[in-house]
Order: sequence, then structure tokens, then C-alpha cells
Amino acid sequence: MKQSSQLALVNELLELAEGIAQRAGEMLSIRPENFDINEKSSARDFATHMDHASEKLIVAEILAARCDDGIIGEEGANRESKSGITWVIDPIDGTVNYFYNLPGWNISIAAKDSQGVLIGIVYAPTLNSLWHASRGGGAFLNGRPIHVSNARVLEDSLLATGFSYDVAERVRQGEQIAALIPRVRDIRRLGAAAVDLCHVASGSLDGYFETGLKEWDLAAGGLIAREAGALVSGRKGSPAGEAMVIAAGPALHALLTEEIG
Ligand code: 2AM
Ligand code: CA
Repeated sequence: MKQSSQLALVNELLELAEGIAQRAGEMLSIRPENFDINEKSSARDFATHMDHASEKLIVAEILAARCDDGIIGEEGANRESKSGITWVIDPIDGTVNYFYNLPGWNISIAAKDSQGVLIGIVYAPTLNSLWHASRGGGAFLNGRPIHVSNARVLEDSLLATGFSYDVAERVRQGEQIAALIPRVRDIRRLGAAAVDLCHVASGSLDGYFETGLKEWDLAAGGLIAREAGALVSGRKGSPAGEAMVIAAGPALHALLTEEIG
């Protein structure tokens, strides 16, 4: 594809995703009085009817604008691409925060092509924050360019992590945190993976690690972190994925990979 038509495509996808994320955010910001809940893997892992309503809105608006695109959504949207572009959607990332009316829940929308994630949007209405990035085009928070922190030692580093829905895995994670907490500035557990990755991108966290993330948790936030200068990998430099995600600026990333990976 010519450079100018690639740029036009990126701009089209970004503009579309931004508008859709904002409309989903407006809908979600009017909280229902009651939630219909359906359990997924365990009592800790659930979706509300608002997760489904958000995914429905996002899918309908994408297809109204680009009917040949593919879609992968956490709540079941699954459509093959005829255009080469596939959207990867988490209609509410941080559902537990949303349910408890805690901040940080967000709408995460990415679009990928044959080379990987091309654009990503993470919109967190409760933080008044909309992050966006495109591959090779840098990362932005509310329109301003962002960059990772330059933390170089564990002792000065503010980290975030998340805990698995699986109880045995939580016990193992607790042991890992117990070993790490005396050696770092502090550890946060904010509750929404995409925003954790974006906080690394904008320097509000020095680093982040978590196991169990799915493609829709990682697609947009991972691109935003990378475009802001982070390394985003799995254990020992393997690709980031369900087994592990470690995100930080290069110096801290090397230390975290040694500690965790
Ligand atoms: P969700 O709210 O969309 O389920 C919590 O640590 C963060 O990790 C949330 O962003 C949550 O996304 C995500 N997550 C995804 N899979 C998870 C899992 N198996 N266990 C815990 N959190 C998970
Ligand atoms: Ca979700």
C-alpha cells in the first residue's frame, strides 16, 4: 500500500475508533440501577449486561462504517475479515471496577492488519483520558504526545500488576509479590489491564506485569505502550501473551524480565 493511502487508512480507523469509544463511554457512564450478571470461568470472572450492550454498540458502528472488516470481541463477537483489517475489542476492560463504581474501567478498541496491531484506542471516562496510538506514529494522551518514564532501578519504580481469576494462580502471584514488594517503590493493583499499559505509556507507572491477559486486553494498550517507548514482552523476551506481559521502559524492562521471567 502506498504511504499516503496507508496514512489515510490509519486516520480513518483512528477517527472511527475514537468516536465509537466515546459513544460507548457515554452509554456506560449512565449506570444502571441493577446489573444482570453472567458468570464466566468463576464467580470472580463475570460480564454484566452492560458489557454486552457496549460490545453490541461498538460492533454495529464498526460494521456500519466498514462492513468487510473482521471483529474479535471479548463478549463473543467473531467475524472473519474480507478487507484485511480485524478489530479487537474489549467493550469494558475492568468490569469489576465498573460493577463496583471504581475508576479506571475503559473501552479498548484496536484494529490489526497482517503485520500486527495498526491502531489502538483506550478510553477511560472516569479518568477523563483517551489514549491513542498508531504503528510507527507515536502515542498520545488526550492529543498530547506521551513517553514512558526513565526508571532504571527497581527501588525507584512504581509498578502495577493484576491478579488472576484462578485461585491457585492467585496464591502463586501473592508469593511473587511478597518477594518483590520490599525491593520496589510500591505496587498498585488498579484493576484494568489496558489502562495499566497506558499508564506505563504516559509515565504514570514505571512498569506493569500480569499473567492471563487475552488479546482484547492487550491489543490497544500494548501498541500505545510500545509507541510511547516501552518494551512489551512475555517471559525472557518471548512475545507478550496469556503466559505473561511485562511492560516498561527498556532499562526497567530488563530488570523486571530478570526478576519475573
Ligand atoms: P476484564 O475486566 O475485561 O475481565 C484485571 O487484572 C484486569 O485483567 C482486567 O483488565 C481484566 O479484564 C483483565 N483480565 C483478563 N483476563 C483475566 C484473568 N484471567 N484473570 C484476571 N484478570 C483478567
Ligand atoms: Ca472485558
